[in-house]
Amino acid sequence: MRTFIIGDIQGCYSALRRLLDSVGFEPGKDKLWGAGDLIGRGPESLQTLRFFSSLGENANSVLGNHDLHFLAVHLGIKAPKTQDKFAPILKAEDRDALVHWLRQRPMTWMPDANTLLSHAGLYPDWTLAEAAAFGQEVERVLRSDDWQELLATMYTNDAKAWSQDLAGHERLVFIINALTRMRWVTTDHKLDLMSKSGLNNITTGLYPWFSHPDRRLREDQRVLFGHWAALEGNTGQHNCIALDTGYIWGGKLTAIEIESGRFYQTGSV
Ligand SMILES: [Mn+2]
Repeated sequence: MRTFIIGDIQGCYSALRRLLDSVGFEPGKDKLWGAGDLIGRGPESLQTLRFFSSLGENANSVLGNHDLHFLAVHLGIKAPKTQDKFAPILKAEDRDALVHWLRQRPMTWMPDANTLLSHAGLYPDWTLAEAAAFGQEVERVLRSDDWQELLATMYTNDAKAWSQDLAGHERLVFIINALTRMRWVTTDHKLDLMSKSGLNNITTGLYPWFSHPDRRLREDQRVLFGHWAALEGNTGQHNCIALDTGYIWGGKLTAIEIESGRFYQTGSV
């Protein structure tokens, strides 16, 4: 058995299948994980969701901001953006089953005790185990009857820092933002959700989460994440692995095989 984690697929199903073919992926034997944003701006979001859900226990994905945005569009809470290619899912006869599958996905995954997968990465104040435990607080709500209320009220760009005292809705929203939208973090640990630039454009007082001076990630641990295509796969940290290499923007789709640490990529044809 091999386990492949794939960076942001964003509905680029043909590229996903090309990448899986190139590594000799065997459904029913190998495991497939998405780094979040399974769906979004690519042309085949419906096929991507159907493929992942059809693999049963052999495929999974952590949730990304585009996945949550789709759930909000499904509920009529958010209007689709012009770049969103959700219409085929919204018209599909299996729409409800696909929505149900998507909202059962986890916020994080730990393939082993020293490795964390999440869509955006690891908030500097948190240990890997804390990130996973906080993610479970959100998972419980997304899988409950309260999921619609959470999606209706979760959108805020307020720059907040984590506090153990955060409670209720505010706490859930912080966890969602840290695990699905974070890129830059301020000196005093606030999430700056507005800046999307890469490392060649650094603002004073802002750090990428993976090089924040107060980070708790240990050298013998690693974080796998997607979301930040502008990094082009480079974090400058050996243990922070950026898997979103911007296929949807003309870049590559990247997979890492967990057992060997080997990388595989496909570009457009
Ligand atoms: Mn994203």
